[in-house]
Amino acid sequence: MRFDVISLFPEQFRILTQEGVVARALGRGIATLRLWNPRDFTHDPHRTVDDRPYGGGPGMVMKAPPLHDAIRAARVAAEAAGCRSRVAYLSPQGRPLSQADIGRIADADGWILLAGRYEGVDERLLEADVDEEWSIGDYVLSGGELPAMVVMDAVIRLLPGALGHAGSALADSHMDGLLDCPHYTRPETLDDGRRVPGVLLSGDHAAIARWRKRQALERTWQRRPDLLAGRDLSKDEQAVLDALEAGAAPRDSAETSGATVRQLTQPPDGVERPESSDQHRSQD
Ligand code: 4HQ
Repeated sequence: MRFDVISLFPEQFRILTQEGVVARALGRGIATLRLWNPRDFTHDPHRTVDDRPYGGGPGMVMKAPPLHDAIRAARVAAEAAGCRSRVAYLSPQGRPLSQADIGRIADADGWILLAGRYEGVDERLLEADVDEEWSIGDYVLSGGELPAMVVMDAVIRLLPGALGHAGSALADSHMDGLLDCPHYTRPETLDDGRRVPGVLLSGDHAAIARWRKRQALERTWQRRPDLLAGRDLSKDEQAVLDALEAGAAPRDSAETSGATVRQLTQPPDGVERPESSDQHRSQD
């Protein structure tokens, strides 16, 4: 997987290259990262990359020509390396990314990521050169660099060989559309007396798998009921949810005692998280 990133602050991406899963994947060539500074594609003495917005108002807007030339240079370099990259812009106006989207992004052979600053980018550049517009969440950051790094981290850890333990990406929260189950490690009893759920010490792998699945379902129902709304439920899953809706105590509550922090009988009011609408720039 190849990433070409267009950014006025390329030094910020050093953090990705220094330590951790992503740094190791880059070091081993599982993914490559090349940075392109739009300032290097200006032609005036001041190397101007921004200008005042037409129509007035506060802040500055990134000029189209340096971005267009930077994207073209990135595309040429990617193609020379046999990579037909698509172009994505990070912004709060974009499609909110889910783990399913990250999986689709990881299937491409390359992406050119445009990390904007100021109030954003001249809209005509987005129309002409950008294939997809992505948001990492409904809040406003001071630049697209962190969102680009967020996406790269989420994608690169999925690439074959990036994680030490091959199963861990599959076992992740959200990989099957549910929140993760709780995790525990030694010691078996903390100083405050909190114990590890007994089933996890039983050695009964089938029972452990059932408990984890049930915990994942229950936590999703409690915390993110919106994730269950659009989901095809198996018979077993539906039975667990029916019991929760009926206010039943978890069948294995004894196994959970000592570890359970909260036992809601009603899911909290779910935040509406609509699927992407036509307003989000996306081809697929
Ligand atoms: N920004 N998800 C404004 C974001 C953002 C987000 C990036 C700030 C683009 C111009 N990007 N710049 N949220 O807040 O992706």
